[in-house]
Amino acid sequence: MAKKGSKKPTESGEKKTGEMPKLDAKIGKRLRKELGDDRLVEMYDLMVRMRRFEEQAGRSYQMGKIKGFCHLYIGQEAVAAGSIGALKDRDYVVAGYREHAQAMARGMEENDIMAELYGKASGVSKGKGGSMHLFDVDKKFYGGWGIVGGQIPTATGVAFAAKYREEDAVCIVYMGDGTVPQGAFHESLNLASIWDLPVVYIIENNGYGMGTAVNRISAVEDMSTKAASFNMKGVRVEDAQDVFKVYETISEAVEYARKENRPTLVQLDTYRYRGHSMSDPATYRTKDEVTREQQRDPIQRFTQWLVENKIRTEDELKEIDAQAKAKAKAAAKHADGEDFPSLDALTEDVYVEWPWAFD
Ligand SMILES: Cc1ncc(C[n+]2csc(CCOP(=O)(O)OP(=O)(O)O)c2C)c(N)n1
Repeated sequence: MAKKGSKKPTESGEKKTGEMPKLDAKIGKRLRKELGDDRLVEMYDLMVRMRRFEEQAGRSYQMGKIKGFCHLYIGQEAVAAGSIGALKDRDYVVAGYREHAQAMARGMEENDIMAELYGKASGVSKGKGGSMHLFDVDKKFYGGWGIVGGQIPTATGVAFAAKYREEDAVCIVYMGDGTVPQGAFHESLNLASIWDLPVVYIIENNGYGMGTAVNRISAVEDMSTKAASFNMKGVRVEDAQDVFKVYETISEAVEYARKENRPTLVQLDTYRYRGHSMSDPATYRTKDEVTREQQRDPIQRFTQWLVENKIRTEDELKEIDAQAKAKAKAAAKHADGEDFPSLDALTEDVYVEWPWAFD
């Protein structure tokens, strides 16, 4: 039975109503001044490319070009673009298995990601990781983790190493709402607090852990309140379909981590339009619910803001969209033409050649 006071994403049967909510005007004005118009348009371009890339990945999967698991991010674009946009190049990102868009936000190229999804040798993980294991050490993108919760202690360790080496770098880590009840979450946050680590733990609350509604597995709707038990800051953004709110909240948490070496737990309330993975028809929720959530679509709201503020015309934004579609299609064509790894590659990269001696 749904808990009293539980929030909308888990309730069904409601029709789409009213106007599309606007992005936060005050924050938008501030960010326009701080970042400049071109940077905001770049952020928009990124979100559109994420959406089109994912749609293409979905089609490629249905054609049998992508095998295994494939979790699409469609609907959650404001989270990846707003949070990674708040980082410096020297900062670290650790992600779960729904990470194509986060990899793109970190600067990984569509061609290289798609080649990985197709299992090709030129993919970001040499075709041996696939959709859930995108990795790029140079871009400080440390996964892509298929094990639910595996990314949380990893990020805690990355933040520890950054502090130990005095890198002035922060680590952000993404996890789903279904990850939070795990022991690894509690152990990691406790250590991050007592060791004063520069890490931002981001819960992407998209309403469901696979097909289980969040209020069936969590005693509290706002999981950022759990921060109190680790003596750290906790913040919730109820409308994380607003890229400005995400950017501002994560910027503050990142700066706090950088200056004070203190962790923050952030809950971003978002929504995924597709099922948990490509094999999930998502029958546990109604079409009306999805339609209602699409009413606060992060890209449409950004489009409206850019046009209303006369930063770009509708036609110019349509052109960005057309280029994003072409880029996604070209990535699929590229991946198709690449080679699979050779059999010998199976035994490569199993052990690390340490660049230093232990003594
Ligand atoms: C340790 C472990 N247990 C179980 C699974 C199977 N599993 C994959 S996703 C998932 C639910 C994760 O919840 P959440 O991240 O909130 O879900 P999403 O929005 O991605 O569906 C589970 C139980 C797994 N991958 N790893």
